[in-house]
Amino acid sequence: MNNNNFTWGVSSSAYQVEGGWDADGKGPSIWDNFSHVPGNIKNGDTGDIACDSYNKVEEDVYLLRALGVKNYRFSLSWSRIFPSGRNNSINSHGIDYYNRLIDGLVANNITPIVTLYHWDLPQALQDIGGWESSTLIDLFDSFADFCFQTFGDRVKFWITFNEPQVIAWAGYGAGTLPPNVNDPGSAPYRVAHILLKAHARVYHTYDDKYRASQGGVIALCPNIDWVEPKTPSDPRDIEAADRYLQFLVGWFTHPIFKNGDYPEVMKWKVGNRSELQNLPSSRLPVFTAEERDYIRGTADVFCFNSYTSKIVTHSTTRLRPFSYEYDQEVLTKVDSSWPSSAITGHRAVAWGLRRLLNWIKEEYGNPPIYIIENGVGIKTKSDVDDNTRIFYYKTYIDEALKAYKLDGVNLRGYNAWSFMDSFEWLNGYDPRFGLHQVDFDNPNRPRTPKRSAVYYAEIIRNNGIPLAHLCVSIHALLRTEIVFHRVLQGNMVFA
Ligand code: GBH
Repeated sequence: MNNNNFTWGVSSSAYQVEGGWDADGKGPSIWDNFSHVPGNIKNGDTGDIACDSYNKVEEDVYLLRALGVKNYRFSLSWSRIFPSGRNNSINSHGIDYYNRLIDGLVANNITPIVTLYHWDLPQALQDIGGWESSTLIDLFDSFADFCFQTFGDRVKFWITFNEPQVIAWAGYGAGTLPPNVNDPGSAPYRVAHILLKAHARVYHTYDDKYRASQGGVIALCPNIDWVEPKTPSDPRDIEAADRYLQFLVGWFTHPIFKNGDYPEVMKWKVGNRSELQNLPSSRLPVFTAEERDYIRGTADVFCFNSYTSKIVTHSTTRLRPFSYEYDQEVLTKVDSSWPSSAITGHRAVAWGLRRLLNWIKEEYGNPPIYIIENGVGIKTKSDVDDNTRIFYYKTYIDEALKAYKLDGVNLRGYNAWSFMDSFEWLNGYDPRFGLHQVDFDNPNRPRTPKRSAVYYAEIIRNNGIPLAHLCVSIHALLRTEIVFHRVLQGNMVFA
């Protein structure tokens, strides 16, 4: 096995770290406007300044170099590049910022992994309907085209959408995240339909115009929770667990990695329930044969984010109100013995990651896989001495490596979320995910490496869990786990 290809990195996103929300001609995004309305974000926090990464390219690159990461995954703020969302307004200062960042990374041998869309839609494009409007397909394509042309000489790894299911469901179904459309029965399906077409369009643009000269890869990045059937001997629970995964991730990856079309179980459930709801047609839109051909095969690698696991059971759900949630006919729970974190519903269940990786391998024919986000939020002002986070990373990475070494999963990389404490969306700056602590009370936003940063740097240096250093580098609390780890793993480490 060639381990030199394995890439270790850290991740962030534009709105969560950049700040400079209106600097140098940047246009407003839906997150700027949303966070400016009092009451929307915990403690009245906003991303106006965030970690001030817009003004800290050198500091950030220096910290990445100190960590020893092989890649840095960040996102581009669309409205920093095109203030109005369209290519008739180009903000050269925004382009300069990303050029400086990308050049700094490349100069230090750090591969940029660039997300084109991590939720911060230009407000100007929300004003014409956001992702409910199919004109966004063209507009996103034109933004992506510009980015390939401008940065693609140095950027060889592109992600179109971060967590398309969150965009569709939280943004347009539950309405908890901007643009806060509350239409649970139908908008998520219509939005996902458009996101898939936009993704495929951008993939083809890369293929047609840039791949030959630039030679990069392109993917999208769903969020996946592993789910375990409540009663493994009950076929209905096993089916429910599969159904959960198909609605959560297969919604996007079945069309892209399989046959250009939605999972059978989604077509069946949404279609059947729409009929029972006396609707003239299914709330799940239908692709034409031509569209299926166009969408199938539009990812070079399989990227995903994962934070937790859940338990799933079959459930008979109500027919009204119409809802993507009810359509799944499942009920999720958690095990109260699983350690909780600052994010509701995010419990540390490391073994779920190994099962999830195996599920992806079986379901999609062992594609090259990249874990793009994985990490834990802790609610505390200062957590430089973050043994809980070390424990989370150690156990999760351990399970990822078992999938890689023992199960033959084609895992190519692991990225920690996140590079530094940052704006945690609705939760503001309360939950801290960073390997670096950021002092948000200090206008200079100083960064301090946490103990977990030192530990992660050691993992990277060793290209795996540093067995020899375990006892000295981790809190005594972890020692029983260490013994367990050694017995279990023997030669797991591929240093
Ligand atoms: C990731 O999403 C994000 O990609 C990242 O930006 C973020 O910092 C990280 O999580 C940590 O929170 O109940 O409607 O409000 C992980 C998936 C998406 C799960 C949002 C919780 C809440 C949607 N999360 N979801 S809602």
